[in-house]
Amino acid sequence: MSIRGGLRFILLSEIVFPFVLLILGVLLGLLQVLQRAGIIKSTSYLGIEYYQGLTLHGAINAIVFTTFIIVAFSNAMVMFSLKRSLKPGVQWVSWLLMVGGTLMAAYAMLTGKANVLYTFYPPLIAHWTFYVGVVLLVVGSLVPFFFDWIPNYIAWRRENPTGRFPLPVLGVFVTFILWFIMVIPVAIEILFQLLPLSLGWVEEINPLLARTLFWFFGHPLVYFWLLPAYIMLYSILPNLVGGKLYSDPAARLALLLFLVFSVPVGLHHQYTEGGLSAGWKLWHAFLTFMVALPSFITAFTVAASLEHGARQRGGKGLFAWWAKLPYFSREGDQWLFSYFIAGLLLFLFGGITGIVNASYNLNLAVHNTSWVVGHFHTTVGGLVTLAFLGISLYMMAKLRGVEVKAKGLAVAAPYLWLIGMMVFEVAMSVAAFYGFPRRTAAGASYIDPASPLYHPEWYFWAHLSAGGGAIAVLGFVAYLVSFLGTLFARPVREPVVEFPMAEALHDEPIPVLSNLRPWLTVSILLIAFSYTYPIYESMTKGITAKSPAYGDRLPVPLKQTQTEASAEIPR
Ligand code: HAS
Repeated sequence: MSIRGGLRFILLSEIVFPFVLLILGVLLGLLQVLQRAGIIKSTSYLGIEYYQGLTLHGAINAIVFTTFIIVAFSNAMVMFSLKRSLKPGVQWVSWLLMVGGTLMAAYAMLTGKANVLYTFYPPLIAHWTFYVGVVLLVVGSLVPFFFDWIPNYIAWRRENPTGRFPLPVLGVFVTFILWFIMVIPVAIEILFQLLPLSLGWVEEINPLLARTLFWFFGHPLVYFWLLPAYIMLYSILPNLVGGKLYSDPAARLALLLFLVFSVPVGLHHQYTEGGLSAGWKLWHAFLTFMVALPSFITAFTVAASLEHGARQRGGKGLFAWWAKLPYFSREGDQWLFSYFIAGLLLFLFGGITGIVNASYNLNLAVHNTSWVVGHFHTTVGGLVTLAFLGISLYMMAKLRGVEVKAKGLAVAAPYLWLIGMMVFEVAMSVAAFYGFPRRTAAGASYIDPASPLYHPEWYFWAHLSAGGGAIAVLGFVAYLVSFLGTLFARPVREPVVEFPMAEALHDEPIPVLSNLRPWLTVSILLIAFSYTYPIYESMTKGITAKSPAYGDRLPVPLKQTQTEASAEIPR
């Protein structure tokens, strides 16, 4: 489908704008591993304080980059699948809100007024621009769904009364319905707790309630990131290997199961939290195992699709067909395969470590250790990042009407990322067995042989993780060369919105798998059941029912007390 003018600008800038921020986000990741390993001993480097850098790293990479790419990809995919143009007015509103919100939050983080990490747990408190910025970014990302894609789908349905819900559009709708549901609790947290505290309208808030509301949002958030990658695996990947999607119904079932199970699992981030009863934590643990199910279905469907494709290319035997996959191909669009396969291999580890996290008793051993860091660098930092980098480069080339430049580097990039992140993951996981904590500038203390806090058993693993991080950054540099070459290349074709779509091998229409209503109903009932009592408990039984802000916005008497207390600490 050809695309021109403002719409083309919006789609392109939804890729380029977050990418510019991502460069900073990735460099701050490198700073993190160097500070944690003690290669940089200071907790402040180039004017960036450790927790300021960590906040920027998490917020840019996991919130800003992902949200923009998900909106850009969904815009393009819905437009391409329904063969209907988008509405420029709606897209401009969304773009302005998202870019404006990001700039507001970036101001707060860059000026050191929001060193609250991407989880913004109270009593840490940020400047109000941080919270308002986050809200605008989120609202802006929802605008196209309600005012563009849904109306387009309704119009398409009128013209195609017997047509089946296109699989990628079903995936996009599941993703954004979930997004809408999950932002309600975090919006309540921000608007009724954090923002009033930040503005000084209230003196205290309930931190347990804030954390429960945050994880009500925080876990489904990971599926907001993951589902677009799954849509790519189902609808694009099989085509790249010359095959077909093994089963369309299995893919739909997986997507719809996410709608049911993604949300009511947040307490698995709060197993160690007092004030919430064990029975409800266990209930959320059961549901967490349920939400792993659609990923197991995906593992099977994707592996079967890869096998089907490899056999079309002459692959034989039980395992020998693996050799026929286009790992290093630069032909046509096949370079994109490297991003998906490298991401999938990382996600195998992300999945296994996730299951360990979910297990109530095992979690107690790994919670708040570097294990969790390893887990999310093979999930959101693995499959999700690689799929998003690959599809960004692909869409940018099509939107600019150019060939992807420096394809060799573009293909090398995900494998370097894979090697780097694998080394990082192993190092972080093993270090966790010895209790290596997350979110700590360990290089200035625990990893420093001169420090009384020195932990020799963490030294090697922290350094190995820095090596892994450096290799991953090398992969990012390779990608950067290809990305910039493609961005500034001379156009040779009409700009288009286009994807290499795969057909399905098994494609039996099953009506319930194309109807969102029953799944959404079950989802809402399950959420209501799973969260009513934990929210009630959070409001009534928190160990610390109320907590004042920590940081600039302190009630005056308390600020004095803190200053007096810190003056008494022997130095
Ligand atoms: Fe998680 C913490 C449990 C998935 C992200 N998770 C986090 C945090 C992040 C995160 C960012 O239960 C840290 C939050 C913080 O700051 O505190 N997670 C799970 C479980 C899953 C899971 C059970 N997580 C994800 C995904 C993420 C993500 C996806 C991002 C996108 N996670 C937890 C828990 C915690 C947690 C606890 C709290 C820990 C704590 O104590 O703080 C599951 O959804 C995972 C299911 C996945 C699978 C893998 C399927 C494999 C596939 C690949 C197949 C490969 C093929 C290739 C086909 C079962 C699909 C074959 C190759 C050939 C050559 C043929």
